[in-house]
Amino acid sequence: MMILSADFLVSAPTRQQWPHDGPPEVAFCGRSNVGKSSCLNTLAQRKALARVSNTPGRTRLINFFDVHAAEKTRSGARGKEHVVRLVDLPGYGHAAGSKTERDGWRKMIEEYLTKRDSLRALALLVDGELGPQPNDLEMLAWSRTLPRRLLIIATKLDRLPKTRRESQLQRIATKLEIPREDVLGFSAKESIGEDELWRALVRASEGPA
Ligand SMILES: Nc1nc2c(ncn2[C@@H]2O[C@H](COP(=O)(O)OP(=O)(O)O)[C@@H](O)[C@H]2O)c(=O)[nH]1
Ligand SMILES: [Mg+2]
Repeated sequence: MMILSADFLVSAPTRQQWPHDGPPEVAFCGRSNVGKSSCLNTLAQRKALARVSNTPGRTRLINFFDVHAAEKTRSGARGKEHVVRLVDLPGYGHAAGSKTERDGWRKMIEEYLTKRDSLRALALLVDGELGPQPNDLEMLAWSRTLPRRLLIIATKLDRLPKTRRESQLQRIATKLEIPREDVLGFSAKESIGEDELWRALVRASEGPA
């Protein structure tokens, strides 16, 4: 993809601050530190559009970004254009959070995932090295009840030796009870899976519901 523009819109604590419905949205969710912000930055080809943090759980708001991209034709020229709104959701599972905080998180996410008209797809990120954790399985089970498309991304694949990546993606698929081809292997550090993820995003955001 050729990125024509990538713009941060707003950090929204409540529904009143959500931007008006616009381009089709894909929301990124997963455990704190799984690599959501890094994944967004890779897709937008920007270093720090979404903040990347070493401290888990710092992004507690819903962040919206508009990305305008163009496919590259075989000759490298600018092809078909796409506009998608990428949404960085606060992560779950950081140990430091109190019950009040967790309840606040749940309410904010639930409202967004169930009520947002423009939301087409949910991208669930799982740590590719660690594999799915109990809270990921819980999130997946709940996500399946929503009328949204679902993308599964296994992050930080660079941390595994090349020879172990395929078997690990297979293991993750088995654990999530989904076909292997539904797990997208990804690394922000080594740009693994970037094109494939963009294709999946375009299909999910523009395809029939
Ligand atoms: N090795 C490796 N580290 C990554 C990758 N993506 C993110 N990280 C690191 O994981 C930490 C959390 O990343 P971040 O994108 O902030 O995760 P978020 O909390 O889910 O938004 C940071 O220290 C990143 O540098 C990746 O693809 N490979
Ligand atoms: Mg983040």
